[in-house]
Amino acid sequence: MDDLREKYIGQIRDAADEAALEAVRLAAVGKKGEVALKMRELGKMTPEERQVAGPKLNALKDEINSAIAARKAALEDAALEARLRDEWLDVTLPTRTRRVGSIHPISQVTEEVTAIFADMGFSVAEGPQIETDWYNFDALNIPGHHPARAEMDTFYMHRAEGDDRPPHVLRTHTSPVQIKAMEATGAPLRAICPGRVYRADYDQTHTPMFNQVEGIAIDRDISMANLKWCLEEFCRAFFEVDEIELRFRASHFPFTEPSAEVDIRCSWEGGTLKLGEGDDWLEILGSGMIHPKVLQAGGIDPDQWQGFAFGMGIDRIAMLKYGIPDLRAFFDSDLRWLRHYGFGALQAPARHAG
Ligand code: 2NM
Repeated sequence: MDDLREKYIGQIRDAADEAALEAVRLAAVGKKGEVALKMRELGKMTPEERQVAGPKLNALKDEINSAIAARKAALEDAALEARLRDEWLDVTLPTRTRRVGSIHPISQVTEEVTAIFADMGFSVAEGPQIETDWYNFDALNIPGHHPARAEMDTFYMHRAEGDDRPPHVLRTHTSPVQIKAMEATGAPLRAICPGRVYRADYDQTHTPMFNQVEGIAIDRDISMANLKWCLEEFCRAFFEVDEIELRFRASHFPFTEPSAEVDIRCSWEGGTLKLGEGDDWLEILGSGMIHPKVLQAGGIDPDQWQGFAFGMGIDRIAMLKYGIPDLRAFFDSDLRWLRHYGFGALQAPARHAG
């Protein structure tokens, strides 16, 4: 009995895996195992002998079974440890650096502008690129005879023969979206509208499609002072320059009164543009207080509410910020240009810490 114990406990201890352990189990305590054979021999014994050998055999069987169970648990633990070691993965490793395509500078700058104004409580509104002449012109205080309509170099859509309704237009600015935002939410309202706009103009500094972002803030007592602070804050964040200076020049737009064009202080020393210093001024946007007739067109009572509006070319401020020399290259889809001026998919838009 002691020999049996020693033999099987040794084999159990040495079993290298679960298959080997199962083989030991069958040989020891299986139906045809050695312990079972010994049990069968009990029948040939005298009752006295059986009373001694029976319990001993049962105890041996129990001992072998629990040794097998313990060894099995130890083997399972070891197998799990090995798997955890082999399949270990550092999920904090950096992502692959190989670029698959790139983010167009227009998209990147749109995201940057949006993030900065979102931080100042502006929501983002979008709308169709094909508009009625009412939303594109009339609602913005540009009536049919107004010279601004001709100046806008508008693209008109085709109407069927005999259809005398005024034609649809490709929007010449994103202001129609703001009229719709006024109609949808009423006052108070803070929103920016980025998007494509169209004007029939093509030369060194103009493309027939370009990108604009316009913004409005409407409340009981919004003023030009709020406008100036807001634009300064935007320029500081967007151009990542702490000391910037803006200059308002009186101007004229049909949809704002008073109106101002906004210049930013700069220098061109050594052929490179520096913002916030120097003796030059660079025009970056147009702005003003929303004309009462425009508020009215958007369903907002101009006796109760007032607001500022501004508009700028995304293409233009993208060129300034990233030193892109030629506007037309934006729309060439030249892969080498995109590789140079494009952005990685995970490059977060720049925004200021404050
Ligand atoms: C500009 C300049 C000045 C403008 C006006 C509006 C609206 F919809 F409220 F009337 N949105 N944007 C605006 C004002 C745009 O772009 C140079």
